[in-house]
This record gives sequence, C-alpha cells and structure tokens, in this order.
Amino acid sequence: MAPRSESPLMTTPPPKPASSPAHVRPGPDAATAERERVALGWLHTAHFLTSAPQLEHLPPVDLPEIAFVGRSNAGKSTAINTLTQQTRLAFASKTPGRTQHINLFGVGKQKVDDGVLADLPGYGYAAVPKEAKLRWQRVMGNYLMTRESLRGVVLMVDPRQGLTELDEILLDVIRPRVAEGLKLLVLLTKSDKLTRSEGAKVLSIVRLQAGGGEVKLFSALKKQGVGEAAETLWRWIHPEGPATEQTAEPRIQEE
Ligand SMILES: Nc1nc2c(ncn2[C@@H]2O[C@H](COP(=O)(O)OP(=O)(O)OP(=O)(O)O)[C@@H](O)[C@H]2O)c(=O)[nH]1
Ligand SMILES: [Mg+2]
Repeated sequence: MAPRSESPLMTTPPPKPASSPAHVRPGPDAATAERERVALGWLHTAHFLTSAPQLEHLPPVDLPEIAFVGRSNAGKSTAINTLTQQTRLAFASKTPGRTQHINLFGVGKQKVDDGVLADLPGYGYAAVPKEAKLRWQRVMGNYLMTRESLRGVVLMVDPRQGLTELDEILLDVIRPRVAEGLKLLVLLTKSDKLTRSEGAKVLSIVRLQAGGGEVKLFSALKKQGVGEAAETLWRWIHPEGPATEQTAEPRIQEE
C-alpha cells in the first residue's frame, strides 16, 4: 500500500480532558467540534483501494463499507472529496454519469484501514437507455440487499428535485435492512443553492419521506454540514465510543 500522508488536522493533539480543571471543561459545542475534528482527520486518510467495472465485480471486503448512492450529478463524488478533504480522490464532473466504475476507498488511522467508502455510479441519468436503467436498478438493489460488509448508506439528494422515484425505490429496498440496523444518512446536497427557509422546508419534507435515518443539509461549496456528516460516518464505523483520539487510537490498533 502506498504511504499515506497524515491529516494536517491530526498534527495538534486535542486537549486532554483529564488535565483540564472542571471549570474549563469543554462544553457541548467544544465537544462536538472535537468529535468532528477527529472524524475529519480519520476521513482524510482515505486512499484509493480498488475499482470495479460493475457492481457484480466488486470484490468482497472484510471492513465495514459505506456506500454513497444517489441520482447522477447529485454530488456523490464531490461529497467524498469534501469529506476526505482531498481534491481528486473521487472523480467529480459537470457531465452527468461521470462515475461509471465503482471505486472503493480505504480509510483508517495509522495506515490501518478500518472502513471503506464506496463511490457508486449515479442513476436516473436521462441519456441512459431504459434497459440499462432497469438492469442498473436490479444490480443496485441486489448490492444494497446482499452486500454483507455494507454498514451504511449515504443517499445524496439534490433538494431542488427532492426525492425522485428512483430514490424512493432505493429507500424501499433498504428499509428492511435499516430496520435491522443498516445506517442511513440522507444528504441534501448543493444546499448553497437554497435560501435558509427553502432549506428548512425541504429538510422537514424529506425527513417525513425518508422514514428513518438522518437527513441533513450539505454543501461542498459552502462546507455546510461537512463536520456533522463526517462525525456520523465515524460513528457508524466506530459504534463503540465517542470520536476522541484518546479512545479511538487504541481501538484501531487492536483491529
Ligand atoms: N453548487 C454546488 N455544486 C456542487 C456541490 N456538490 C457538487 N456540485 C456540482 O455538481 C456536479 C456533479 O457533481 P459530482 O460530484 O460529479 O456528482 P455525482 O453524484 O458523483 O455524479 P455521477 O458520478 O454522474 O453520478 C459538479 O459540477 C459539481 O461541481 C455543492 O455542494 N454545491
Ligand atoms: Mg460521481
């Protein structure tokens, strides 16, 4: 595996709570900021693992996997780049249907991967022939229902379009697995294109429609919701404890 650079975010150790006097202990905001900092540092370790031309050819992985799914052009690849604070890890493009392959990225501190991010090709791209669309739906459904390593799904939705029919189908497919513990995060992307009140409105509508899982506004451009989303992914992969380096590092070494 190619050597990986450590996150600049990880160079300054966090303050040790034990050494802080009680009256200056971080409040909830400081604790949240600290969790997000650790989660972003963890995500920054992301590196290319492997690529598969089609979902059927995706090799099995032993690590918990988080799949980024959604309509073509919704912003999946851009979100992966933003969350990992890397400019060209995933291929983002103005041209819908840019991601054709499934790309897997390993993530983990101290050069030990403990999770996998999967950038999946988008669906619903108008120029794709109907048969290819149906086939994709079948293969995608199969992946979402049977992939053993799948720990969580990040569904990226352009809030200006709301949940499309294919998004609803996808949610229906995964609902039984979500009920059994599969994690779900719906990210309403490109929120920089919405006013504050439009954002609040679409958030409440999609929360009702999604029926389970978290729904959040996200903007790669304005960096809105990035820390929160990072912390959510960290928690999915490390359900045992809080995202603090004091607890995170020994656990990763043990694995
Ligand atoms: N304004 C704005 N544009 C964004 C944001 N995120 C992504 N985009 C743009 O949306 C377009 C599509 O982004 P991608 O990340 O390639 O989308 P994708 O979902 O990976 O697309 P496919 O690979 O085709 O499925 C690009 O032009 C991005 O620059 C955002 O937060 N704000
Ligand atoms: Mg893409």
